[in-house]
Amino acid sequence: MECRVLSIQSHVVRGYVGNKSASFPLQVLGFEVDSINSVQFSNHTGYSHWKGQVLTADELHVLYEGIKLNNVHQYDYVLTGYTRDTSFLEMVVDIVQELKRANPNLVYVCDPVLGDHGSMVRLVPILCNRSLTIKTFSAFLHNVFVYRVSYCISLTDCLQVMDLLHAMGPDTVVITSSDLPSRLGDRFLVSLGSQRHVRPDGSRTTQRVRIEVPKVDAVFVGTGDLFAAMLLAWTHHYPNDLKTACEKTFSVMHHVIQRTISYAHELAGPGRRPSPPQLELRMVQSKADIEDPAIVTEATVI
Ligand code: PLP
Ligand code: PXL
Repeated sequence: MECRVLSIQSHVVRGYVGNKSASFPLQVLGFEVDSINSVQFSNHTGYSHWKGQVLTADELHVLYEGIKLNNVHQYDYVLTGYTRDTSFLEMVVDIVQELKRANPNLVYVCDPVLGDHGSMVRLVPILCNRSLTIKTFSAFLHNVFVYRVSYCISLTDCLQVMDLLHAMGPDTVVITSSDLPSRLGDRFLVSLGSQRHVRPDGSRTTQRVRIEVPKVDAVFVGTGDLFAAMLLAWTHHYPNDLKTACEKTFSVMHHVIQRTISYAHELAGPGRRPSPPQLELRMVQSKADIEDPAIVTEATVI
């Protein structure tokens, strides 16, 4: 059955972040992707120069109105990433709520991008102050939250953070990177996932998984966006099996990152650090890995 995603993210002319990072892999996996470009920039903001336009909350609303007037606002998923300002985010929330009324099974996949160079300026205040927005967030059931933290000191802390997020609404929470020590040594980092299920008798269970991810010594951009898109795709295909969904998602990440880093080193030459353009994700070249990733990271149920 056709599955349609509304993806509200950045567009860049050159490179792969936001919608450029999410659309192709989702389309390759058979999803219909309707994209709204929250910004249109020449390239991501990690380059020396960048230029472009930003979509306002009102302009977002105009685009949504057009879709609605034609009665083609039936979506299975909404996917959002990096969001610069609160009014835009509030409008996104309004749209998600309306779409959710049209399709109660709609899943909102939210990548809150908390670790914005340590400043935590974006979604965190909205989450933590429990302002109006968080009430609306918590109203959504069946959400998927991708969450990046670097301040969870212990496993218990991380599990608590995931429970806190569950309590706000989302049934699936993934912490893509934590500071927990890995059993495999300091060349690995620990990711955690948590998924709530309702049993036929109405009681709840929670599946928790832990994934050890090899560290790569380079700064990638757009990987978080690819991750959220892949988590959407694989939790769609394995709705009750977070372990498999995470193994597929993290394996896609591994293949794309390995292909990207090898090529970047080839371009940069021996002993030289690759530049932002050289580190652009090798997305098109990774098509086969996206479609059917060889599993390289095993998740353990904890
Ligand atoms: N820093 C800035 C300025 C960003 O715009 C983003 C985007 O999400 C990030 C960090 C996180 O990047 P990524 O999603 O590739 O991990
Ligand atoms: O990957 C997130 C992202 C989204 N949008 C723009 C960006 C970035 C990361 O730098 O520059 C415009």
